[in-house]
Amino acid sequence: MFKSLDRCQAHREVLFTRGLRVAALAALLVGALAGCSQQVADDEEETLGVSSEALTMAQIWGFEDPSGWTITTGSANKQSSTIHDEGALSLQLTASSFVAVRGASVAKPSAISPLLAVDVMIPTQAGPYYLGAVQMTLSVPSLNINSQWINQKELSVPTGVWQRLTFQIPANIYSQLTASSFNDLQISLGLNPPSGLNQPFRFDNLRFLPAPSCVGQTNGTLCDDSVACTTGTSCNGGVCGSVTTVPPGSACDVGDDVLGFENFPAWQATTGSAALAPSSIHVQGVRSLQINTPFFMTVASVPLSTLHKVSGS
Ligand SMILES: [Ca+2]
Repeated sequence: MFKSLDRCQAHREVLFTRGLRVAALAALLVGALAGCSQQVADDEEETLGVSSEALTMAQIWGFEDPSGWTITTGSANKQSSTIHDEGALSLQLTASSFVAVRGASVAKPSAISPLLAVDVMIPTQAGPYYLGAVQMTLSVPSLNINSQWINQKELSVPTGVWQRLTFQIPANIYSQLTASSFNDLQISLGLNPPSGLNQPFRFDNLRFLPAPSCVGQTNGTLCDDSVACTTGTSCNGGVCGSVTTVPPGSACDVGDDVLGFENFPAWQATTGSAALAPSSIHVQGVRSLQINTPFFMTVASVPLSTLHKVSGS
């Protein structure tokens, strides 16, 4: 459930949460909400009459079709924008107060991760102090996960460019998602714009972010270890994909000297993310480990019980 809803908004969300999305109930629903604005009622009637069944996950999470996103709280001018950073279109919401949209149901992708990301563009008219906030909730009704609060991200400069917002799925919810199959995953986004701004915020490219490392990750988690020596994008036994066959002693030789940093795929980012690569600059052996990262991060090696050989000093 989104935070800081007014009474009218909360009433409306409860009704929707209970599944009152059948066209035959539109009159009853609108009647029950007689105190709310006509604009909201119009949005609901439009919503009730729209079927998003035919849209693909790529279209819904890529915001390629505005019918894939339903206004569930508040009111907004909702339309597509050709300003995008994925596919051909983005979703544009113009609102002067809190509004929430819910994406149509999607089936479980072949690989998921505990980190969701969505790109947002803040209107240049926002600011200079409060730029707005974006909230995320997640529902999988078949798993009895309903409007699970994920997080709120306060927006910050720059405006007028695409920014990536990331949302960490709670561990207990992620465990449920990895352990089960489902076809009714729904992501909801709440936009809290500066009061009265009424300028377009744009959203694009909702996706699971690949984990930068598989250390401590559940098997099957989507990953991208930035390691050229491995192929595949899902975790298995703490490794992202599988290591390609390489000549003994090469930079990708999993049997080479881990403690001497000769075997760079044996090291993975565990906190934060980083690009790991072999370097010919060294004081021992023939290689060192090169780490490029903008933030604090840690690396961990593969379990040392798997060491095949250790070189001399
Ligand atoms: Ca798009």
